[in-house]
Amino acid sequence: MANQTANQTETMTNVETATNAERIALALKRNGVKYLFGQSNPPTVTLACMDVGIRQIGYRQENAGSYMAQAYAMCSGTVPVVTAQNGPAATLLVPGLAECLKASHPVVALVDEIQRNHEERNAFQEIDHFQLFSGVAKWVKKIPTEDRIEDYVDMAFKAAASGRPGPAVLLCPKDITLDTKKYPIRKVRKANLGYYPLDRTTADPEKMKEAAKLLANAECPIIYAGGGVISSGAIEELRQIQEECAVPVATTTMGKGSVDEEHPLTIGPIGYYMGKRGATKFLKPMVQRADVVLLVGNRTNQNGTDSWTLLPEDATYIHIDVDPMEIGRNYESLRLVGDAKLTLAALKEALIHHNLHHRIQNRALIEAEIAKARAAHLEEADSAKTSDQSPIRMERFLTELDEQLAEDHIIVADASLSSVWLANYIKAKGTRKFVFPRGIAGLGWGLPMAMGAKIAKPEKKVFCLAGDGGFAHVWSELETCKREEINVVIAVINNEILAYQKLAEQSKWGRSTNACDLTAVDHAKIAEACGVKGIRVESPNEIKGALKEAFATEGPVVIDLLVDPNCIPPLPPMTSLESV
Ligand SMILES: Cc1ncc(C[n+]2csc(CCOP(=O)(O)OP(=O)(O)O)c2C)c(N)n1
Ligand SMILES: [Mg+2]
Repeated sequence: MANQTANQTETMTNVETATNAERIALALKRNGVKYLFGQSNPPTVTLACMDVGIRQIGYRQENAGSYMAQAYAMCSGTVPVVTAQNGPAATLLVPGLAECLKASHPVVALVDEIQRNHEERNAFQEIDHFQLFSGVAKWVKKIPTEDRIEDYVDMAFKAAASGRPGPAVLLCPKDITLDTKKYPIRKVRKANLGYYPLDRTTADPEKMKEAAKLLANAECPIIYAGGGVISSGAIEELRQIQEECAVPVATTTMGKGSVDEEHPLTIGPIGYYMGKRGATKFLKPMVQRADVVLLVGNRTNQNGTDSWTLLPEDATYIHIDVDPMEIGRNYESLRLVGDAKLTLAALKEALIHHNLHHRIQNRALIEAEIAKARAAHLEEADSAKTSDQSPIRMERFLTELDEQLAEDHIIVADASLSSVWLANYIKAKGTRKFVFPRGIAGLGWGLPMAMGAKIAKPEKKVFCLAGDGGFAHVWSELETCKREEINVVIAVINNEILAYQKLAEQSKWGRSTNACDLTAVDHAKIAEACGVKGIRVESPNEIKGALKEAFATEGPVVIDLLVDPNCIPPLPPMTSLESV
């Protein structure tokens, strides 16, 4: 990436005294921070960060900066820092923090605050940041006095990374950050608290034994893994239970990637998109006849449960979660409160000491049912996958994409249909990593999340799919990609409509509002205007070459994909509306 030297030359090492801004920067550095997602504010802190070797990624808009930070957390396992000025800039962090709160990803937001003796006087850009962030952050505090700077920075990291990870906001009064006096550096704090999960705990061993017994003796148990498995780094532990104890595994969208979707015991992503041509549609009976369901890091939300209709009512539930409040929220469960990695490892130990006769005996039957369902899906989706029609069908694009994605690609989706397409049609195999904004499913997360992922893992290729509506929220960040040399490939579903919105309206009211139909936009030209390569794909026979060129390009690329507006992914309530 560019500006490495200009931005990252370390000029402050082993100092005994420092200004308050420098002390903040040094505390960030001690907590493992390598990047700030920012736009210069608070300025003294940002400048001090440059002096200690922390590089600023200058976003064009605060929303996008916070989305970059979230994906950076997801791909690095560390706690990112996003910064913003007080007032209007701070308000623009709200959506990003809300997504992190609901998706349980850590982020520390450093926000400028008016000077302390100007409070409650209608100072310039004064707003109540505590009220502003109260619904979207785990923790909101203001540095009260300069002698507590290190304590408060550490508290922010602790709040973000411990327990159920989430956003922490640290307000930095201007009179503290602008103070030019040098203060002695408190050496008492030495720890790096900037990774997650910060503290790992396991569930009660007695309850674990009970859970193992239930799973060993069940007729047809399933595991339903959520994003918590990935956040906890519990992929290996989950895969061991799947393989060694022969339990089939389904995932939420956020849990995609926790198991290999080519493993014979993987059900795949389930939930609200098991409609026509849905990858796991034919496995609905397996899910619905489960007598024991093990939920792991899964918040049993509306989409993941098809409005709480998908999972069987009379099954026995076991729930592993780091947040005790998630357990039993929608399905009364045997409570295993703990980190997914440690708890799954302990559960496997308890399980292999049981007689797993039942599991092993049933394995071949389960595998056969899964294999048959996969074959039926392939057959159902087949004609669309090879479709020659223009404008393009997404199934054709995704089939060609799957062939060209690397085994270790990072795959990012914007909200709306992009998430549904990728969850269904791109297989989690090898070490592919998926990044979805499913906390609150907001439009516009795709491109910035791809950027955050690339910054966290510069050695990996990053591909993003976004709708034309969602992409329009964040076009401006193409300039950031160019300036900071963030080389991601983004394909835009150019269907000239807000498809999901329009379909929902048509389905409920038989008509839709004027906001749903867009005028034609040439996204390749937008890219070119920012100095980014743009490739326009109008017919299916151009797809292969475009992807090849994009993945071989040393630089960011936008693929503008002219897609049939009637092409809809597998959503049950929409299936009757395919002619819309
Ligand atoms: C920030 C935000 N605004 C509005 C919505 C509501 N919404 C959900 S899907 C959708 C349409 C998305 O259109 P586009 O990005 O073009 O994707 P498409 O459905 O056409 O593939 C809208 C407006 C949302 N989820 N997030
Ligand atoms: Mg669209």
